[in-house]
Amino acid sequence: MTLLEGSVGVEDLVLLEPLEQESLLKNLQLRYENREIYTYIGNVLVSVNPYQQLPIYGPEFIAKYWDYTFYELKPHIYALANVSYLSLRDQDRDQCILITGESGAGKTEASKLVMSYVAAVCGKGEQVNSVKEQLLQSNPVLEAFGNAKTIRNNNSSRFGKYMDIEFDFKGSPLGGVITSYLLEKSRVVKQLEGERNFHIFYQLLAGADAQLLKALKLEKDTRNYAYLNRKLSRVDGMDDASNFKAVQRAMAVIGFSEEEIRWVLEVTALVLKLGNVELEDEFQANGISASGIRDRRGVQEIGEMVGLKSEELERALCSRTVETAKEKVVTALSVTQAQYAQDALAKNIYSRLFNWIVNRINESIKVGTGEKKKVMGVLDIYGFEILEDNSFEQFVINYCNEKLQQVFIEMTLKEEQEEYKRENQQGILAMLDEECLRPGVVSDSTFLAKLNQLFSKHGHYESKVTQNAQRQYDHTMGLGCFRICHYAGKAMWKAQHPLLRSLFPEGDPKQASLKRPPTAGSQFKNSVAILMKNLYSKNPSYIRCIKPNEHQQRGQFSLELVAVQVRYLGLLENVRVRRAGFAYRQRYGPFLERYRLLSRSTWPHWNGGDREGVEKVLEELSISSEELAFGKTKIFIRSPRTLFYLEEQRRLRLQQLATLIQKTYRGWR
Ligand code: AOV
Ligand code: MG
Repeated sequence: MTLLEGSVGVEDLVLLEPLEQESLLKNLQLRYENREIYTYIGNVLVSVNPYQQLPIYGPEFIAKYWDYTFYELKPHIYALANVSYLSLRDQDRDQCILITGESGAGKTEASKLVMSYVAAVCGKGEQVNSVKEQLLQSNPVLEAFGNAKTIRNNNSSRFGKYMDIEFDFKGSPLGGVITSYLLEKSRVVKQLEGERNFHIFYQLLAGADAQLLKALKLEKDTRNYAYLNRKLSRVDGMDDASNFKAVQRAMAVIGFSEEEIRWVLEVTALVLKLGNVELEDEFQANGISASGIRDRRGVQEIGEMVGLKSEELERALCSRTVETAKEKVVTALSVTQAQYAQDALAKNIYSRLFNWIVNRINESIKVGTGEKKKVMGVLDIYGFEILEDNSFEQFVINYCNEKLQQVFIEMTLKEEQEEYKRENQQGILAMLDEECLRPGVVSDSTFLAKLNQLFSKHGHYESKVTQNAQRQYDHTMGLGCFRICHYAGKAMWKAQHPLLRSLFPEGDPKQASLKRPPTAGSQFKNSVAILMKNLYSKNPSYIRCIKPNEHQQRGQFSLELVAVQVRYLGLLENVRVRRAGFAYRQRYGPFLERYRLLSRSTWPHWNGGDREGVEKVLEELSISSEELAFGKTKIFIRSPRTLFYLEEQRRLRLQQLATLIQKTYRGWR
């Protein structure tokens, strides 16, 4: 790739003409078909999952994006990572990278690309390198225990993850903190058709050698385990055995001791073995049904493995003990109850194991409290999904996505405001479009009021004002209505899980205001609230991931599917907001660099200041002053047409220069 290479469609949707849903889609499609998966909306990056390895990553490309500024090269996730990192390092601003999109859209891959870019450019030295390695190696470990094959994504994240990477004042990494959000633990005991349990179970069985299997009292065949999907053990293109080795190595790099790795594998094995314990009706006295264990060998093995008397385990599975101040009552459980207890125990063990692993990683990568730190947070959550039968866990996942969408909308609007304010001293506000902002009385609230007025009827626009508006859940709308409809709509009622009701008690008409202890749901809600607060305090960068087809296939771009996502991600509105003021803004330096070849005053040499150079270029091209505003650090251009014109002139000029070079070169020969 060179600077001279032409672009396909428009690289920034702000420049789209005419701006409509259809042209936006066509532009994404055209670019996708030409393997251009990245497109900007100003500083927001839209990424369409290529489902193939494109030759646009790795050290060579990292070096390129490190050397150039945002608009000088093709849109790329590295460019976004670069801007964020430089803002952290040079302007001392804490950053967050918010990655959104539905299941399979490419969020996790994007988060890893961001991390690998930042790791490649930030600081050098042995100490620093080992920190980087630890940070990067946390990914395969967490994916092994927290990801699974689903219908939508062969490597679907079944937990939410927020990772703060911490840097010193020079911008060298010090360490980090990972926060995980509610693992989908129901998967431990049951999977939908076409889905698997968490990767680690298959990795362990496929990758462990005979000795380890024996020690863990496991058999290689996945079909022997009740908790594993018997019809599906392998995933195309996924090598469980070699991934198992990689996970073990990664744990060692992070700092898990051999013993700790062993513990983790033992507990993983324990969960599998627990699932195989068969329960049966033991006796039926006084009409009370009780349960017992059919085959004691499994229980004994488990007991041996974890140093627990098998009777203890049996009691834990088959009875319930209630203790009061005065007495202790042991009740026998029916088979159904005991099976429930068994599954609950397995889920509990696994999710605790997962949390333990997260904490253990944090212990290794945490930074001393004394140091002054700058932070870059990377948020990669489980993507929005609607299943036939939505459970509590889908609700949680979608709730999280909904909150994030809210952050996105509020923050893009705020950002737009602040940019104008920052540059305001040069009179930009006075020149802003009357329609959008009125000079003198501009505030967040007037801006919002205007936007509310403009967009309130739009199904996907949301602000504090429109949030309260009633919305009906229309099932035929499918994905399009997820943001609010899940909150109050009928989809919520499809879920059977009792926790769902306690998460939003107002949803249940019968449950007035019962006081209850914090539920998993409300705890989750709290942790999301804390996360949101944390995000609001940072300088955000957005990656909006789009899934091009339902089949995880390369080269297929389904207009309908993308249209739905473009709609609920609010991309069109995003472009409109951006355009409502000045469509395009750029710092003087890079702008001059890009266009100085258009003016005799600035090409081939220019010794003056950046701003003066920009003035010269625009003057020479006779661009109307109506179209321009000179900010403190940036040039603003009102209509995309003007920018098209500049781009077109630049293209012609480059052609001219290229011909000239060719001629000269021939002359030399
Ligand atoms: P997700 O994180 O958004 O889904 P992933 O990041 O796991 O989606 O992406 C799904 C799959 O798409 C990956 O396993 C890759 O095969 C492919 N993919 C994504 N991005 C790229 C890329 N830039 N280049 C090549 N292949 C890519 V979920 O976690 O299910 O919401 O919950
Ligand atoms: Mg993911």
